[in-house]
Amino acid sequence: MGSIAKKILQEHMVEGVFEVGKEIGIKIDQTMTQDATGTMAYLQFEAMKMDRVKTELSVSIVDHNTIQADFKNPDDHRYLQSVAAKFGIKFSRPGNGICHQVFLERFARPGKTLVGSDSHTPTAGGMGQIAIGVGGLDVAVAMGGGLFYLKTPTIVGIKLTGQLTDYVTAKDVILELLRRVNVKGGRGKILEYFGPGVKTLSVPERATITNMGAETGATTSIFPSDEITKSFLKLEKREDQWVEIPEGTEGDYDEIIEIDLSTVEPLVAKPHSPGNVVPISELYGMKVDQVAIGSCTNSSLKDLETVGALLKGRKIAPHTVLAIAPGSRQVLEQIANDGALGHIVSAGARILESACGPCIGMGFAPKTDATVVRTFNRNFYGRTGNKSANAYLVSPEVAVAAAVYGEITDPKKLGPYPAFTFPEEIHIDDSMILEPPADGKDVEIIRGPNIAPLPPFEPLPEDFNNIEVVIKVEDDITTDHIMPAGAKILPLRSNLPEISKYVFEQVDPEFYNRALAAKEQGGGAIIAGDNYGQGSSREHAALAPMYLGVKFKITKSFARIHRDNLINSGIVPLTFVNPADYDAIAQGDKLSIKGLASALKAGTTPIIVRNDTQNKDIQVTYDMSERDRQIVIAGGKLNYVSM
Ligand code: MIC
Ligand code: SF4
Repeated sequence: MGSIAKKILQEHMVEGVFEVGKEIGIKIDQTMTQDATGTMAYLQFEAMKMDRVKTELSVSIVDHNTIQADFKNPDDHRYLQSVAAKFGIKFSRPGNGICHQVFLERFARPGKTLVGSDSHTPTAGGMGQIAIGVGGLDVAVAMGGGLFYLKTPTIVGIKLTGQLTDYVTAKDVILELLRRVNVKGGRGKILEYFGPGVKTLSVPERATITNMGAETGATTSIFPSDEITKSFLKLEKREDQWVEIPEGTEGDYDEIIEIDLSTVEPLVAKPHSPGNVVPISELYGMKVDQVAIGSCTNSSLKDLETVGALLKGRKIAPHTVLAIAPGSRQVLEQIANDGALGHIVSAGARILESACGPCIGMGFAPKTDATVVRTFNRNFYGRTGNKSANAYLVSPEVAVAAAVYGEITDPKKLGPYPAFTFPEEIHIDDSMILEPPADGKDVEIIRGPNIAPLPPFEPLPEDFNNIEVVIKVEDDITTDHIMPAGAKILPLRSNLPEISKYVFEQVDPEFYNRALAAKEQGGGAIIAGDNYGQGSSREHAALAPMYLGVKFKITKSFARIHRDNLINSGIVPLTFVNPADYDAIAQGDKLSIKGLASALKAGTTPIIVRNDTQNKDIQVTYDMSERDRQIVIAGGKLNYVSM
């Protein structure tokens, strides 16, 4: 017995002390990248001059950039495919599915550790593994055999009792948790599920919950590995990879949150935050223009079989459009073979590729002022590809009801709930996952014009002078605000000079020019409120500002992955000693810091930031381990690991 998370972490711990808040270094068994963060991760891995990855398993999956409006996406794909072959990485080809769904089906293993360059990597926690979303550089280091460092998290036991009722789903369970803890409540924590309700949930349902656990800010989420896990692995013809990891008991946790599954009701996250959760009944009658079903949260076989059964013999409302993106080729093939896809097509749904698609603004953008209902995990401002749209996050069942009736309504209107049972057997075909050759020596890396080399990283100077506050923003700024995605910008992920032009574009289109001008004069600083950099793991939200001359950021607090990405990029993450000092700095102010490098080297705090414009001193501090500080002083992790 004991907490599962603690057990797996301790088994993999190579450095540190397992005490909440203290840093530990863990060995990583598996890595995963997707294409939008992967190109940068592999450019960084190349810079580390290794011949081969040192992990048990490394997988590169292409799922974000699949529109191929011009040469950029396919150039990235070619680059990724050649890098995978060279360094011994499996390569899941475009069209094979969304990284987390493919990973869950084909690679996730109970008891293993995984880092992935995507914030929803905890999806694999549904299989009983420690799966953590990180920046690309941390994946590169793990591929090279380096440890992953994190602060020992608090382990929260989420006790599930009872059983879900008809039309209430795993999505509603995680929305219920978000309703209670919101988008900051999980920070510094691992959410570990236990209790009698666990055995009522299949692996894909567990994965829906651990996937969207990322929205609480948690380090990861995890379920035990039991007979249900075994049966899922058996279906995937990987039964030999099953190990039992029994659930913990109440005494094993630092904190307990109880959810009685039988009392959960269908919920919805309203614009523009996954934490803005209310019962769907509050929105009954709200007209819906567009419905999208898919994403790494809700596109499993169970989800799409249910959608197929509910759409059977029905048509979508004339004023509502519906699109469906199956999570993987495996799911698509299965629903094609057993008829569910036919019902979906007959109902009038548009079938999208097995990829992220509309979840990341890659196509299927809604019309002006649209009300959009999605089964996804994020509804941040502008993420649909249309800033005037309002996006609501729901379960597939509620989404089907919205598509059929053209409004948010009680899904029970669709009739008796179609019970889902897994088929005896499914067709397993890994031909879209390319195995690397035994020796990659002769493989040539193919670089199209979209693959720009990494810029130089500069060591931290002792003093900063004449640093202009290039932007001041409020609480809960997401990495989508800092570095937007979507069909126009996402193809530039391999090209820092180009993508940098879009930093903060949706918040302040003048940011780029202002930052460039400040760079000429000494550099820029960013001032922000609480939970700065929540959401996506994209390290471009750190690398692009670095490229634009941003030297430090002062906030009330940072979200974990973004803070790590800043350190890895050589930008100093500072926090106000007195949060009220947020008001003592305005955009355009000039700041200076004396002796910063020495203070960081010695670990002294507070540090004085002089606001030269307002003639005022402000105390700031930092939350960085000794190694973090050394990385920042070196000018980022690449400089640090090559020292
Ligand atoms: C997302 O859901 O925001 C993404 C796109 O998958 C990101 C990664 C990225 O920006 O490439 C994430 O969740 O980390
Ligand atoms: Fe892809 Fe959306 Fe999942 Fe991110 S959240 S990995 S964009 S499906």
